[in-house]
Parts: sequence; C-alpha cells; structure tokens
Amino acid sequence: MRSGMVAVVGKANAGKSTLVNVLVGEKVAIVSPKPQTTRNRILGVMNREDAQVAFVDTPGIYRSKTALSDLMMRTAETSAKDVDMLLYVHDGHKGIDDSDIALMKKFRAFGVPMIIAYTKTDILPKENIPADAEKLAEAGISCDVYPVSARKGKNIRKLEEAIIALLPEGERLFPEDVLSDKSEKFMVGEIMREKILLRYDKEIPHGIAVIVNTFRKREEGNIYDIDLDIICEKSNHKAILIGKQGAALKETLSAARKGMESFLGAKVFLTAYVKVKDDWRDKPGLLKEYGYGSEE
Ligand SMILES: Nc1nc2c(ncn2[C@@H]2O[C@H](COP(=O)(O)OP(=O)(O)O)[C@@H](O)[C@H]2O)c(=O)[nH]1
Ligand SMILES: [Mg+2]
Repeated sequence: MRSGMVAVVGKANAGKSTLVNVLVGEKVAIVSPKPQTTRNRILGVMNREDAQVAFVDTPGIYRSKTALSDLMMRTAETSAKDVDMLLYVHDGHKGIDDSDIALMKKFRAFGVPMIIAYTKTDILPKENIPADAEKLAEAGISCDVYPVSARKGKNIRKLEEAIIALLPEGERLFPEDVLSDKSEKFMVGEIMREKILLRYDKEIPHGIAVIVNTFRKREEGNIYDIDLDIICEKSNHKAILIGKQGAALKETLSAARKGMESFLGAKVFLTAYVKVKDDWRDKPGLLKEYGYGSEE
C-alpha cells in the first residue's frame, strides 16, 4: 500500500482542477476557462485497493493585484510545502516559455519528487510534445513528463501509476470513503460561482463571492433547500449580473440549480439574493467572512 499528499501546482488556467477531478473520479473542484477560478486549497482524495493519493488542488500562480489574489498566491505556495510530491500541471497547447521554466525550477527547488503533467494534448499538434520535452531537458528540468488530456481522459492511468510509484509505502491518511475535505455546502457555493464565471466577463466573475446561508435537506423526499447571497464588488456589476428584467440572473440561477442537482443527486430549490459590498476583495475582514481566511 502506498499513500501520500500530492500538491497540484502550475500557472492559473493550466487545467489543474480538471485533472484533479479526473484523477479523483468526482467533481471536487470547479472549472472554468477563466484564470483564478480556484480560490481555496481543496483536497481531493483518490482511493484504490493498493493506494491512496490526496491531491491538494491550489489556486494557480499569476501576478497579484488584490488582497484576495495575494492570499491565493500564498495558499498555492504554502500548499506545495510539506507534501510527498508535486504534480506540476502545464498547459501544453500554450507552448513553453521562460516564465514556465522559471516556475518549474522554483517548484523543483522545494526538494520533493515532481512530475510534470503536460495537459490538453487533445488540442495541440502531436509533434509539439517531443519538441517541448526536449526544451525542458535542455533547461535542466529533470523530472518525468506525462502528456495527458484531462478532458478526453487520455493517458490518465499512466500518470496515476507514475504518481503512485513515487509515493512512500504507508497506510491510508484518510478513511476510504473520503473524497474531499470540503463540505457539500462549500461545493454548492462553488457551483454557483462556476456558473457566474462561465456566463459573465471581465472583472465581474472575479469580484464575486457566494455565501450559502441555508443548506438543508428536507425530512421527506430527496430535496434540498438552498438559500445564498451573491456578493459583487460594485453596484454596476450588480446591474449586469441581474440583466434586463432579471433575465441574466434567472438563467444563471437555473444553470446553478441544475449543477447542484447533479452534484447532490437530489432536487434543489434555490433562492439567491444579489448584494453589493464595495471592493470586498481588498478588505481583510470581509475576505475572512466570505471564507477566504488563511488555511495554512
Ligand atoms: N481541451 C482541453 N481543455 C482543458 C483540459 N483540461 C482543462 N481544460 C480547460 O482549461 C480551462 C481551465 O481549466 P481549470 O481546470 O479550471 O484550470 P486551473 O485554473 O489550472 O484549475 C477550462 O476551460 C477547462 O475546461 C484538457 O485536457 N483539454
Ligand atoms: Mg483550478
């Protein structure tokens, strides 16, 4: 039996959360085409007869502008210490430039085993793969590189075996039925945020926080009552979020409700209020209130 903690690191939008979901086999982290989708450190646990791997999904690395993104950067870096291994996720279809090499070297210097998942192979020319592997070797990045497609499920099992082979022998760190350290209530708020990320552009999704006030399963029937606040950082954002006669919000809530229903395997009654808290992303007190405290 092998087991251990694996920090999943890399640039924002590389495909880290998608890969963690595929490896765990369940949705433990939300995914969107926008950077900064993942804000918290999320544990996703893969259980097998002969192994248990606890993946620590992290916010990606990018230039930070607000107190929230500072916090996310620190979360990414501290999560990468005190683990058995690093899984560095690289977006293969973006090529490899000096900033990638620098970031890989930085994580490499942590002194724990590291594997590179070169992902999104479904959307890049095959011949890029050996060329990029050579680039990495020339730059002195000595770890193994696994080309995968999380979206198409390609080469995932090979990557899984490679990860397990690098982990120490040992018993499970978590009970076998544990998939994540986050609650269903947390995921429901995240699903709301995911649908907002998918629907709105520019600063709006990045300025959103979701607070789940009620998360209650009814005594009868497989039904949840969910009541939440959507916080935006500017009043003009609120107007855009709601849309003409509430049409935009209505569609977004409907998508969120469906996402929650499929996550919970139950019927959901969803109520949402949109509120404005000016520039909450720069206010440490509000950050904490909205669940973005330091998790170290
Ligand atoms: N084509 C393709 N897109 C992917 C793949 N993995 C992730 N993506 C997309 O890349 C974007 C960022 O993914 P996400 O997992 O949120 O990245 P993260 O910020 O590193 O966690 C999303 O739009 C994903 O659907 C993949 O294997 N192939
Ligand atoms: Mg993510």
